[in-house]
Amino acid sequence: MENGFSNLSRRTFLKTGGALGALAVAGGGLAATDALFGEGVAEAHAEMQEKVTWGHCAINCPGRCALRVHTKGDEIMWVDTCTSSDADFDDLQPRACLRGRTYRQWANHPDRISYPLKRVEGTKRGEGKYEQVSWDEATQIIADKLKEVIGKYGNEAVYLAYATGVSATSSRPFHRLMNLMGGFLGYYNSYSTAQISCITPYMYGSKGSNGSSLSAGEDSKLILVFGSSPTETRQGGLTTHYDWVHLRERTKAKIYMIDYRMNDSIMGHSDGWLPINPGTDAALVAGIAHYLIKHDLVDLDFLHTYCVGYDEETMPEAYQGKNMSYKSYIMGEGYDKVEKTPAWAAKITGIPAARIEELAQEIGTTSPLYVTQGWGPQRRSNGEWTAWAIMALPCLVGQVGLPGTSNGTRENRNSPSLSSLPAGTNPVKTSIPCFLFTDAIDHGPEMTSKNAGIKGADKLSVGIKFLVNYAGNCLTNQHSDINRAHEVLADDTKCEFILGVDTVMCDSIMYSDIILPDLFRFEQTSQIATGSDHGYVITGTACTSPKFERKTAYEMATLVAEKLGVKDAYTEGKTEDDWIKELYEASRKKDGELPTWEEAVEMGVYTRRGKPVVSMKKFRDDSEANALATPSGKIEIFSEKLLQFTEGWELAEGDTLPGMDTLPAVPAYIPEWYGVETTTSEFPLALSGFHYRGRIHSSWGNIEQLKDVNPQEVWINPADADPRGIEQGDKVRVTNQFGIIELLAKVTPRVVPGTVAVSQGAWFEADANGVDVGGSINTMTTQRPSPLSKGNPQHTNICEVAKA
Ligand SMILES: Nc1nc2c(c(=O)[nH]1)N[C@H]1C(S)=C(S)[C@@H](COP(=O)(O)OP(=O)(O)OC[C@H]3O[C@@H](n4cnc5c(=O)[nH]c(N)nc54)[C@H](O)[C@@H]3O)O[C@H]1N2
Ligand SMILES: Nc1nc2c(c(=O)[nH]1)N[C@H]1C(S)=C(S)[C@@H](COP(=O)(O)OP(=O)(O)OC[C@H]3O[C@@H](n4cnc5c(=O)[nH]c(N)nc54)[C@H](O)[C@@H]3O)O[C@H]1N2
Ligand code: SF4
Ligand SMILES: [Mo]
Repeated sequence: MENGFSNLSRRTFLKTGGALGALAVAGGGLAATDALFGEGVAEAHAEMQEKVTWGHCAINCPGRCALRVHTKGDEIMWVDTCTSSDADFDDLQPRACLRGRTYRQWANHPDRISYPLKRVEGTKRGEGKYEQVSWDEATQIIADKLKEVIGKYGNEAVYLAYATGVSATSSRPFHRLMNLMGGFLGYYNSYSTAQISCITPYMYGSKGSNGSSLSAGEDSKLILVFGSSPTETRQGGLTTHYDWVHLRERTKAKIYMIDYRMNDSIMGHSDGWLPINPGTDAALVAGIAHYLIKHDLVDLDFLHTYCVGYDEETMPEAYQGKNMSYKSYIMGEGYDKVEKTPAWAAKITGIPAARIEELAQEIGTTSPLYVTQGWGPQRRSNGEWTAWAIMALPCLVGQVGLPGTSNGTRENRNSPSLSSLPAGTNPVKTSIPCFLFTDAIDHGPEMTSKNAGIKGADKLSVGIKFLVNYAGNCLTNQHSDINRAHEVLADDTKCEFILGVDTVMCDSIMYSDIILPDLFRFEQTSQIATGSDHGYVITGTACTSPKFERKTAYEMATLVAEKLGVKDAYTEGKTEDDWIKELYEASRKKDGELPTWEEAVEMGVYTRRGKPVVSMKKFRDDSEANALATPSGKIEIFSEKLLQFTEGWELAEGDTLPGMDTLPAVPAYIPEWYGVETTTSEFPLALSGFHYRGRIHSSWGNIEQLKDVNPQEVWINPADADPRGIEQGDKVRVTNQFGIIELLAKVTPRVVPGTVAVSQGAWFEADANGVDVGGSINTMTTQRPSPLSKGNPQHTNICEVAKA
């Protein structure tokens, strides 16, 4: 008997009922439940039909797992996922993690938004005082305000904020609406990968994750993982965590994890942890490079054939004889004129010189070598150069494009490709780096291409005046310097209108003038595709009818479109379900292997086995026929393009190497502005963040059951805790120039001395004294962008810790 409800196994049920089936269940233990709920209630409940629907977790987690939602009487009873008893799935099961399985708690949480809300007149943004209004009134206000702002300031004053709470094929409803209304100020970058996505094209000519599959590492002899923890950040589903577990089981290679934290992915393999000071990976690579050069272990054939800028021989003509190559940087002949010996690197990284030499010797003499990185090392003030340096490491020894190697970027992931809701074209061509949206609200017209990375125009002509925040907590909680963000957003003379669309009253949503209540994706028809080595598509149907006055985002945008007189153009006469089916059919035309729509609905989960990919194999096989999209067609370890692009830029102190007034054109180590080398007597510790298994960012950050097992803690080494009288479990305060947070101490040798770690995403909660007792690290992060990408350097901070 299962959960007291059914004596049929779920497997039988799925077989007989199909994904949309229902069955009457014979209950047990009714006498006991009578005592709990009153006579007859349990019987009535037992006689209700149990319904099971497929859905998916649509949050910004690569898992994108299958959810099986069990309902009775139009209420969610529990949520589970694929299990091994589903023989139909063999071992490819996109299983949900604990977060996904607690969706019922989220869906029915007291924080859940159920009605359209309007900020109470006379209250300030951020106070969180709202009154219920009708859909008619809410959508009329939005339409009127939009017309007013476009009329007064033009479409460049309209902005759709970076927000990642929903990922599904129909998740761009507001983009489509705004394009019909004349467009909006665009953004580029993401909070995930600003620095690495910016630098990769300079080096490899292409953006994003184009490393080898993790499973390609099975053939390797030595695996170096810089700042990546698949067990924590690629959970669930069939993503990298799945591949990582198999890799660890199958490979004979040595695995080293280079991280300032002994992360969960290297647990049980402690000799594989190479502790490093945060923000110093480029110094480690430089120290290794020095050793490789000194001991003739660099692969000169590879560097001269496939790369540009390693040494004088392959420098672009205009830069020859100027000591501007990577080798000149390493040997102390150019740039900062410091020789990057292992002893030099040891002081910065905290890794003893002898260990760096040993590692360099291993790197220089072991093949295949598989080098990969996560995105932790790049979400920093020097992240562009850190990511570049890590990518340069396998090139130095020619370990790129061969079986068992990777090119130092993040691992490849495969996914079937599904078309998404057409957003139309944006007539406004200007865009900002997404991290600078508070600046664009505060002083937009001061932002130029040279001081703030404005693209598509020399400068902004107007600040942001109308902002849509759909499925994001990135206005405050996930943005930096929450206290400053509050100041900027609370002032409604700056940004005149904010529309928020969410499922719960998160911190950012409380800066909205109008709030609209969204349905979760498992409460509507929805589809998603993802994968790692193996790909999958999940097709879900509504688990219950829409509760209270919640609507889908497409329905909301349609109502606003109607008020704006563009409903027909917006919908093209189609419901959201029509769109989803039509889009799926279009995807099927391109990918004949996909099942029919009816089959997809019936299956819920469609999986497809993939093959490991070796990155840059074609280029390695024939670099002329398969030239890279860099100016030289080769791998660029020196980038002329970077120098040209940044010419005349206004740099702030610490953006570049000491003594230089331009950005380095090679993967140099630049000390962080707030890092291990720039701590102060007031703030003597480095403070770094990481993505936590207890939440996805701030999502699930209010679920008590998850908080109980994943407390918000600051990791502190005993060497730093002892002199401060801090013991495991103590309540402590972390203070810096931007704010104060209060949380528990986790005293552990799993973090390097001199650095403390706080997981990102906890819900900001200020007490009467302005102390954030929720423990959100973004109370302490800076709004200053990293120099090249203008990205979020949210892992770069300093602080002091004391008992509360
Ligand atoms: N459970 C969970 N999973 C998630 C998310 C989540 O919030 N929670 N978020 C999802 C999203 S949107 C994203 S973008 C990804 C983020 O994925 P990542 O950006 O890769 O995650 P992080 O935890 O920031 O960093 C990865 C590792 O790098 C380490 N690290 C940080 N700085 C440095 C450094 O300077 N040098 C070295 N060597 N290591 C460093 C951290 O300790 C951490 O173990 O994760 C996704 N998955
Ligand atoms: N300090 C620090 N800050 C960081 C990072 C870091 O490493 N360190 N990482 C950054 C990264 S990589 C990212 S991607 C961002 C992520 O930042 P966000 O995109 O803000 O991600 P979440 O915090 O998950 O917020 C998603 C919001 O969507 C809502 N939501 C969930 N489901 C639905 C739905 O079905 N409909 C609607 N309308 N809303 C829904 C949730 O309630 C939540 O409020 O954070 C960034 N912030
Ligand atoms: S949070 Fe991520 S791992 Fe967990 S169920 Fe959702 S998609 Fe899967
Ligand atoms: Mo992200």
